[in-house]
Amino acid sequence: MNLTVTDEVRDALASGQPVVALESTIISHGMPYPQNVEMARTVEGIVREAGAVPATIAVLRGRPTIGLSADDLELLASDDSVIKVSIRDLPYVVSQGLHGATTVASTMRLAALAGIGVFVTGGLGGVHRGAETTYDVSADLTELSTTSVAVVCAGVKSILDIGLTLEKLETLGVPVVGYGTDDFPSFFSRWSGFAAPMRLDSPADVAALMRAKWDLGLAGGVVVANPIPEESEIPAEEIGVIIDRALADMDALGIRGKDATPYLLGRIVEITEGGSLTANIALVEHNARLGAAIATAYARP
Ligand code: PSU
Ligand code: MN
Repeated sequence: MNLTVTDEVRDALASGQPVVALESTIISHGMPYPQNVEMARTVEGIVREAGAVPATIAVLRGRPTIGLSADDLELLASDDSVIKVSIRDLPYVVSQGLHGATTVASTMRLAALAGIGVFVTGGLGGVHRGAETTYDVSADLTELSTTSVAVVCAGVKSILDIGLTLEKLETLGVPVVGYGTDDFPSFFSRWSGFAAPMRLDSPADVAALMRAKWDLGLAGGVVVANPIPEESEIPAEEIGVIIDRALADMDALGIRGKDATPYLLGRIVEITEGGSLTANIALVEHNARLGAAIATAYARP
């Protein structure tokens, strides 16, 4: 595989320093400009301050790229030609020499190819509401079943069917850890109505679980669900009504498939007049701090 890896990331990996992978769909298709590029820069800064090396991942001119420049981040944040790239889209953008923003699934795959074990994002994809008729289940879940990377997130948004998403993760053999909580968080809210299948309370314990899983020969990911900080939380009742409205608007417009998640994220920002964006940025920054700590514990047992 022809990966472009920056010298900084390559040196860090070679010398056993902690590295944290970051995705790019959240930049190109998850937040509006210019808050998206500001978020991307801030998150890289947080990872650095915590003593780890950030590796934001994307496909640039057909090249899977691990570690991005300021200009790359700006392009991903502002260029309309950037395609949302999940696993099935990777061969297309690579062979056609296009720009692609990688989802959780494709970022995991490229991180694993580069030798990175910890990845920070906002929210995972999962089983969409109504999947019993649409079959819309994110490739993030199947990727988690095969690719050995820990994914730090704030749970999943209730644009998805959270119960079915947790069932599917169980079937796929993916440990879902509530970090410092017994409740599985739902992105904007610290609670979802579902219990976290297991709970851990320190970065060292998460690193130990990762090692235990992979030492057992169990390939595949680990989900670390880190609840949004209390002061940034949007109560589940409040955001629930807004999500229902966004879902109804999506159905009325006939939007489906890979456009569903970006549409819903954008519509929620519109309806909340930016309030959801503030919460989204806060939880990603919070996840970056935890991810850097886990990467540090994983790099130095
Ligand atoms: N959920 C969010 N924010 C996001 C995404 C999901 O709260 O930015 C993005 C991630 O990149 C995730 C992708 O991997 O959407 C899932 O898209 P799909 O449902 O099409 O697989
Ligand atoms: Mn889908």
